[in-house]
Amino acid sequence: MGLPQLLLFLNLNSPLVKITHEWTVRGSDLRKAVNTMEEQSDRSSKRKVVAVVGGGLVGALNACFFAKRGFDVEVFESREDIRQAKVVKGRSINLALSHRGRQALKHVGMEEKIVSKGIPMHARMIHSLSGKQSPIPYGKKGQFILSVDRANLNKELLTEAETYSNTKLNFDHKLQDWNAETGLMTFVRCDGSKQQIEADLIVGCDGAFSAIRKQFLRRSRFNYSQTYIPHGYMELTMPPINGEFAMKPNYLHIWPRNTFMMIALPNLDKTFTCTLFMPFEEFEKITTGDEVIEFFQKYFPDAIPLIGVDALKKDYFRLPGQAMVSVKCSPYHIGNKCVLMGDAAHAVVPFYGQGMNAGFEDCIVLDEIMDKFNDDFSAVLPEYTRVRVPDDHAIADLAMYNYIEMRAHVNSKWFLFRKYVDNFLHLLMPKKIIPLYTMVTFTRTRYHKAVERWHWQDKVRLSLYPVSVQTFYIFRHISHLEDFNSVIQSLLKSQYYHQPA
Ligand code: FAD
Ligand code: EGU
Repeated sequence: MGLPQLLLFLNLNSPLVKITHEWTVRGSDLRKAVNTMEEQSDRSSKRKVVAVVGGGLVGALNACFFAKRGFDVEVFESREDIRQAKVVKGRSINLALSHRGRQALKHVGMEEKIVSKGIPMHARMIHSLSGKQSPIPYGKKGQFILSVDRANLNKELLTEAETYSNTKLNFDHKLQDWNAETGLMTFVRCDGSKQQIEADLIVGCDGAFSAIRKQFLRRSRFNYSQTYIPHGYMELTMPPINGEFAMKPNYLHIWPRNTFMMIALPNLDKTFTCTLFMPFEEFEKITTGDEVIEFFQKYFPDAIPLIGVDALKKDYFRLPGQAMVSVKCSPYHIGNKCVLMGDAAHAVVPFYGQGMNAGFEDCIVLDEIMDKFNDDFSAVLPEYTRVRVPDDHAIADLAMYNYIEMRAHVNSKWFLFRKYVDNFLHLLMPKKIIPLYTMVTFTRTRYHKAVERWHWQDKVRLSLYPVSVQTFYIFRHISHLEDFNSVIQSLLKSQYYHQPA
């Protein structure tokens, strides 16, 4: 009879435990025997306890990574178990999953499961003010991103973490405070009770407003910056029409209108989640249902019948505009005790679709360093900070840069034009010039290397300046630019997209 079975018997807590048909033993005697065995095995191979604070996307995935390495993992999540909850509160309904995120899921054997419930988006669909839709492929055939449901992804990751016998999920555990000297954490529960818990390693995956990070802020030589952008976002649902998607499903729909922007990602239930981005003061200017319609009439007229006048009037006032924050900090660790990952370390604005992807990639990077340094936290954590900070800062900067650029002068024509120039140069020099979004979205090129390369490519572009300027003026003086684009596009398609891999 193995140890687990013995323990099972003892859990029955009966004074007499029947073990076999031949003999019976008093429970207390048995318990003593088992305790000694446990103590011995404890001493010889005491498993290290890793506390993952935050059971969101990055925390739940990270729990799988640590469990796979054989640590005893305890996840502490402030909310109730979302798998039991009726309504899941939280940010954005769906997310764009790309290569970096998929690679991380693959490491824990979850890629297929998630991808099968995602909706491929092979191209963006640019909506002009006149209602014309123009697709721009993300890349070659087979290069696509996926629209995934946040709540479902989180649930699947929690369920996966739970399949490891060395993992325990603790819901309704909100980290209140922790001590950076002793590593002692204090949790509060809904009923007001408090618990103090110790762990060998604390992994802060508690999001953009991280409670773990508060102790970092009190320390010397910790760098920190946070920036709220002037824009807020609001999610609106576009229902199916006659049981079918209201727009083409396999696209990321974009309505670029400089200061105002809307994007829409498809869901499995044939709805689209539209995300409207605009300055807070503009959100506040709109106070009545009629004003909402008036606003949409001016900037997104084609979306009105698709969302529906009545739904739009109601949906808009359901929640106020939500804030977006960018957070950068360093270092990511304290000694051999604690490390920040995901949004807790680097909240980025959503204008590259990389927040979750970067957080998932964090998990791979830490895992690789754990391999290299044999799980020795005192060597792993400084190395993780050294390697990861430049990349996370690079994606935070890129996302902010794209926000500023789009806000300043990206209307539908400009968006189409820029993407065509990028793709065209790539077509001319496929090895030399790779669009930035391609490196970011479809490769695991380190973010800071992608930025370096982008600056370098700019110089190459500059050497082609006469050509670019000519092209630009030709484009500018064609009044029906989008028709011209479709010509270029079929050219690109025939030469590039069917080119052998
Ligand atoms: P969170 O998802 O915030 O999880 C943190 C968890 O910690 C939560 O479960 C929370 O309840 C828990 N917690 C918080 N405080 C405590 C505490 N004190 N004690 C215990 N638990 C605690 N990323 C993409 O890759 N692609 C996209 O398309 C994309 N779109 C986005 C669109 C919008 C509008 C926004 C706002 C973000 C978008 N992102 C996208 C970014 C993405 O949402 C985040 O990067 C991602 O959710 C980060 O995961 P996380 O686990 O680090 O943090
Ligand atoms: C914003 C909110 C198009 C989901 C950046 C592209 C985003 C997403 C783009 C949100 C844009 C912007 C890229 C992807 C993606 C584009 C990208 C933005 C998903 C440069 C749920 N962005 N997003 N860039 O290229 O690389 O299509 O909320 F409008 S996916 Cl802002 Cl690839």
